[in-house]
Amino acid sequence: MEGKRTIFSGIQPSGELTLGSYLGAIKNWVELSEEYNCYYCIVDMHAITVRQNPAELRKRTLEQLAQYIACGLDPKKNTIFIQSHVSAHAELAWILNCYTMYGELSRMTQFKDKSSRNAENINAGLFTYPALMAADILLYQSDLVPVGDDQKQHVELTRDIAQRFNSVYGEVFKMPEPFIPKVGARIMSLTSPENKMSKSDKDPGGCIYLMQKPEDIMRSFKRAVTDSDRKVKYDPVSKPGVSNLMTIYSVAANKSYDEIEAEFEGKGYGDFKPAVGEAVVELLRPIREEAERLLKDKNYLVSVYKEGAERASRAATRTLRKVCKKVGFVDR
Ligand code: ATP
Ligand code: LTN
Repeated sequence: MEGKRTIFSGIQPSGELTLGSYLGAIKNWVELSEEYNCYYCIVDMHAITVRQNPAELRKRTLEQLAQYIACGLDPKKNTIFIQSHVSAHAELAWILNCYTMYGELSRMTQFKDKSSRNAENINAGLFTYPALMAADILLYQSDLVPVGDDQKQHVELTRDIAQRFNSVYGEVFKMPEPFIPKVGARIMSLTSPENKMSKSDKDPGGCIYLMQKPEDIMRSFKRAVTDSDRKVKYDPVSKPGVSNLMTIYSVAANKSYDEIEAEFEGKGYGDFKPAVGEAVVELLRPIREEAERLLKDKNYLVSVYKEGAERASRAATRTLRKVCKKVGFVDR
């Protein structure tokens, strides 16, 4: 670990992981995991900003852990843990809440979006969500935060909070940078390509899930919304559906947009859509099979998250102690 730069990232266990979470975030986590000292978290405390069924939340948290490992994250080399197991996250979040402005939080796109979709439950946690996310990142003195495009604004706010704190107390926090993939930073819904593919989407046809069966994946791709001109061409403004499928195919089959346009020259969507589906089936097959295998070994999963929480706690406590001292709390 010595000398390596640090990564932190997390995903909420608020639904089944989607192809969007994989291409926007987890794929990069795996690619960066050899080079960096990595903390990959299941952010269950963030998930309860929207009402969750307790039994389902518990089940999904373990499933998500199995899926992280199945995607290629080795728990021996990466610290994989559950956010609520490391109490320093809640403690630093409270302190950072006092260094985060009402105006800043009101400008967050995710807050505006989620509060309009959950009008009956606009709770304080949903509003101050970014202060908890800043705590996640800053506790580990992270250099890099690999996320999809939608989280860029939160990482920028994290930097502003860190800057504000450091300007009062000296260099306490390292400045983190977002790391956003060039292709796949924003995968769109297959049924409404103007919206982001999202695990809490009510329309399951728009989403591809990591654990989905091949025949269901194929069905969703065959039904994906395209347009009426039958040409496989990358143009996100006038052809959002086709361009989204090209992005997915490009990452799943490792081909450039030019190569894809040439491959389907003179052919229609009837050839193109199943080809994308097949590439995704093959991409996800080993992940699903490995996750299913791991889920049968509950003792192993428990040992992974316990060891992860211990390692994470040691690193997080170092930063938290420093912060407590700086703000004037009496030593314990
Ligand atoms: P929710 O619907 O509960 O808000 P979500 O599906 O939007 O969840 P998150 O848990 O918010 O997913 O995101 C997990 C990670 O995956 C984040 O880094 C996020 O930026 C990335 N991500 C999520 N959806 C997509 C997408 N459609 N395209 C690219 N990246 C995505
Ligand atoms: N807000 C993120 C999840 C998240 C996260 C983090 C991502 C919580 N804490 C720290 C990166 C780093 C989301 O909604 N996807």
